[in-house]
Amino acid sequence: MMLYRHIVVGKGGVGKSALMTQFVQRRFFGDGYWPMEEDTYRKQVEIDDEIYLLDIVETECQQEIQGLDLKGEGFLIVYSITNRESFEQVTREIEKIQKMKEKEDFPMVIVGNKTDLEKDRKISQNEAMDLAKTYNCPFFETSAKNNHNVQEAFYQLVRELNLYNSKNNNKKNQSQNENQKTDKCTIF
Ligand SMILES: Nc1nc2c(ncn2[C@@H]2O[C@H](COP(=O)(O)OP(=O)(O)O)[C@@H](O)[C@H]2O)c(=O)[nH]1
Ligand SMILES: [Mg+2]
Repeated sequence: MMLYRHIVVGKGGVGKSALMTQFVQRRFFGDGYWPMEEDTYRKQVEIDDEIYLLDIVETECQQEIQGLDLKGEGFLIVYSITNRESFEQVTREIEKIQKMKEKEDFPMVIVGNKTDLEKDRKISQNEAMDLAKTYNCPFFETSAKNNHNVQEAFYQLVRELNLYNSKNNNKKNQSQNENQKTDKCTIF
């Protein structure tokens, strides 16, 4: 069984907790009715015939992310389609993670939440898709309230992690082979 960690980031109020509780517990709490809020969940899922154990954590700031063990992790970067500031924060979140990991490329999915509030929409789908394209990253619009596309977004992040790991393993194998070819003088 594979253990993956999903880190949910984004501006306060975009629906990170709501997406997590909808995904893990199939529940949605509206305004002013939040029980004791968890910020870590664990869920076992079957995706494409494989079983995964997912650790799902929420964080709003970089310090918290840095404190965690960062192996085998993907990021769900969430904004609200009703809030431009939260959309602008997506780029900053990505840049923070790139800097922290000292890598351009890491497994992530961009999520525009609150599609049930269509009348308050500030960010078009096209604008978000353009952003996702620049990072070569999947993009979903979701509603934690209506349970629209929530599972799809979390599942896609598992697939991105698989893809990323297999790419990196190939690279590792390649460089090992090259070392074997060139390391003629090493005697063990
Ligand atoms: N209409 C609507 N409200 C949502 C949705 N997701 C979250 N909310 C509400 O937005 C507020 C903030 O959600 P929360 O999950 O606490 O955001 P967080 O700060 O990112 O964890 C709460 O009042 C939620 O009920 C959604 O998909 N649709
Ligand atoms: Mg929260």
